[in-house]
Amino acid sequence: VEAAIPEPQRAAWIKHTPKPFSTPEEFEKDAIRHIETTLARSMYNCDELAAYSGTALAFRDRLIMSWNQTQQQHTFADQKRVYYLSLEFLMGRALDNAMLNVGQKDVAAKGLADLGFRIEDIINQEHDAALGNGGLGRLAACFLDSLASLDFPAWGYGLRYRYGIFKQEIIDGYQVEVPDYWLDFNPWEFPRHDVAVDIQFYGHVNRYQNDEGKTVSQWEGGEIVRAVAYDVPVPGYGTETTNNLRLWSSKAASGEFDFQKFNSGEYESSVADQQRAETISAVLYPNDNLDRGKELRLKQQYFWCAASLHDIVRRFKKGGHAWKDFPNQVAIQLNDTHPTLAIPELQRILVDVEGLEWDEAWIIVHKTFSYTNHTVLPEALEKWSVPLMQLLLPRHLQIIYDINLQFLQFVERTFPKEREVLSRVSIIEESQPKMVRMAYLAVIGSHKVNGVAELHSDLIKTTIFQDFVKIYGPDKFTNVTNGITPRRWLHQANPRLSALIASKLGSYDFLKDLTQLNKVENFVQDQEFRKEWREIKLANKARLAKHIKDTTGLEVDPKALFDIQVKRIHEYKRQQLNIFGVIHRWLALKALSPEERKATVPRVFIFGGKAAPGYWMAKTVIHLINQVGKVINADSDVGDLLKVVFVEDYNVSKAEIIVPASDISEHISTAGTEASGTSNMKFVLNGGLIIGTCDGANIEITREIGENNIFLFGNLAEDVEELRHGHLYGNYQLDEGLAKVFDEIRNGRFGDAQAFTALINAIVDHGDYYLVSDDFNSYCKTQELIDEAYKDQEEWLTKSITSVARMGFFSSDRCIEEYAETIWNLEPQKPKESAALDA
Ligand code: GPQ
Repeated sequence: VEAAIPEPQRAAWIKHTPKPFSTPEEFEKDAIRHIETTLARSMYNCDELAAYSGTALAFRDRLIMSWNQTQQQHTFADQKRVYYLSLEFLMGRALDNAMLNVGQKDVAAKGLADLGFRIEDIINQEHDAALGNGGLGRLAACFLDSLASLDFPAWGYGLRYRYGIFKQEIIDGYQVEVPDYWLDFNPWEFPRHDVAVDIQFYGHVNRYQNDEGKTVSQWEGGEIVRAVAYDVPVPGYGTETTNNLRLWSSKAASGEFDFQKFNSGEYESSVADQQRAETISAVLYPNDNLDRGKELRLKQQYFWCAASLHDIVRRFKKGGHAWKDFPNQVAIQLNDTHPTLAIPELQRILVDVEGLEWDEAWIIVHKTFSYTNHTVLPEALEKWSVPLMQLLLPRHLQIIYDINLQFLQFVERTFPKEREVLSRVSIIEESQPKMVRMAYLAVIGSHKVNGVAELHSDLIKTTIFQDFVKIYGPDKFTNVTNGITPRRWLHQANPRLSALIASKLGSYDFLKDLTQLNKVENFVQDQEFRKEWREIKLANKARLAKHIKDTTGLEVDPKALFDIQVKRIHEYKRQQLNIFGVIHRWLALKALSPEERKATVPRVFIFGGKAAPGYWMAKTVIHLINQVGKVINADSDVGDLLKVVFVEDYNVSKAEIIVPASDISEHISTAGTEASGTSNMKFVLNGGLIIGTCDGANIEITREIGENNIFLFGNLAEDVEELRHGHLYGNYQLDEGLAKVFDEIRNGRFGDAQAFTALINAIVDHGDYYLVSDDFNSYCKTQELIDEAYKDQEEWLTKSITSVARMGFFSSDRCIEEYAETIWNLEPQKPKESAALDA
């Protein structure tokens, strides 16, 4: 405030403040200025990358204006903010989104054309920001879009990885990982060298008596690493609000390397110190739904939690409120258990640094935090070894023990007769070595815990958190079904469909209130509308066919039924079921006479997704898909009736091409394993139908769009446990159709059979944990129903339109409003004109 410009000089300031581009010329002027000055290029050496850079910088200038305005207004308003802590933000590209959200894509398209470029080519120059693995990271990105679009005062906090998720190459049918260095030129981040926090690791705890005779604990010694903030503006759609995503980067606390060491000749060790510090934010762990308990990962988690909390506490203190007001000013959402250390860290700050009593601090902590669970898979539940935590975070371990002691005493008082419950709910697992159960700590330290779809939220209450429901009562546990942003996943990915809907509904308002899509149903019999709908789907399929041709050389017919499964490769997601089904279909086709074959519906199976580098079974599945593709695509018996494609390096920008191009997409996890799924929502919103199990959000999608518009199959979640038990103790009967498929693989039909033994044995010898055989017949039968249904193109089209019309519920706007109301108690802050702000 001391640096405010005095009143008389403000007129000049206001006059020259950059405004939105009102004409293509204004955009051109800024873009050219950036190309010629910021980038030092000219019209004689401006390639598409330079044109992209100039365009991005021109838009960045505009975003930063509204960003400043938003931050200023939020500071003045001094109301509650939400902080979304996530180790992953899978943002994808920013330029297209920025242009659409500020409503200036047309201006830019015209301006770029004037300068000699096509806007699509320019958009394609951008490198994806791929700081995430899959659904969990992409959900965080959709949430940021909704928070800004709904004018909520919200910040994201994450890590600025130098390397995001690896780039996938397919070489000889195998996945090869290539590092994703994405920071060469990133116009969307602002380094804040003035926002730096020193983070402590290792050391010891000192207990002593302070002046008032109170025993206090102090964490001392160890080493320091510096966290530097990088800010990424997050523009809302159709609003001036631009929120902030703050990503922390690690560097040596001395800034450069240690000069004293350097000068005394210890060059190597001084450089090593620096590199060790920078390693913390160097790379995203590429595991999805899997916890591997690596020390560096724990360092990342604490580094990011401590830097973020320091920042949040600093901002709170500037407001001058009493500590008991902290939960009225701050809500912190934990995206899975990765940020759970923020709980003991806030307790440490309040007790050790700010001198609050333990109990009053704990009330604040518990009211501040809430936790979202994203999985019930046991291998994904985070546990940290006590010795490791003792070494790295000795004070936090003490605090965790104290939290646990208080909690267990409370449980003992409440259930005096049930002593065995104590070891079950203890934060500390009495194993060798002892482990800290992060999900339990997150539950105990939060006022609300939510699952991400109805079935999942029910399941966590009856499985992993069953005891906690008894202890706290059911109200602590709630459901917020996931959603997706219709801006990126309809308007940006499928502009023609968005425009068609807008033409019928009279405006693009549905992009901010997706329930308005229900009015689309009024046009389901409108012949002109139907014709355009069909044409758009075909054009989207042709666009994907072109991508496939360009990247793999394979030609696929856009008129064939496109059947797509794109997501991380995981046994629970069952890509193996899909590819076994493909083999089954191929065998059936080959058994038909040429006449009979003519009557069948041509299909293109499209796969995409990354396997974690250490997940051998998932890599085997990728290999099998590619081997099957090689054989089938070359088989003249089936020709165009069956094609199999693996799209390399599936990521957000490829999803924007793939999602609008499906006739059918597959969401076929073993019932009870997929917490929600979000691509299921994206595909249906773009007029594709789905084949799926009764799992995750598939169930709610069915409820909304109607059973007639979805192809469900397979066993139900409630029967899974008994089936698994039967596999192990009954006599296991392999499905007959699947047995034939395995025979083909074993006969070497798809190359070296040995390569696939483990995959087959998991089913025939090791209990078929994911119920591939149990669901195989039902899956194949349902695929046959799809073939039949596709023959009636009119009816198919009706299903497509009706489904889209009924998808309003799945907007991430609805989802964020539920969080704001039931968990955060958060109000929006509508942007004011800058003049009003001045007053
Ligand atoms: N999810 Cl635990 C991930 O993408 N990664 C993870 O490590 C965990 C969960 C997903 C989950 O598998 C999907 O079902 C959800 O739709 C998604 O999180 C968002 O909630």
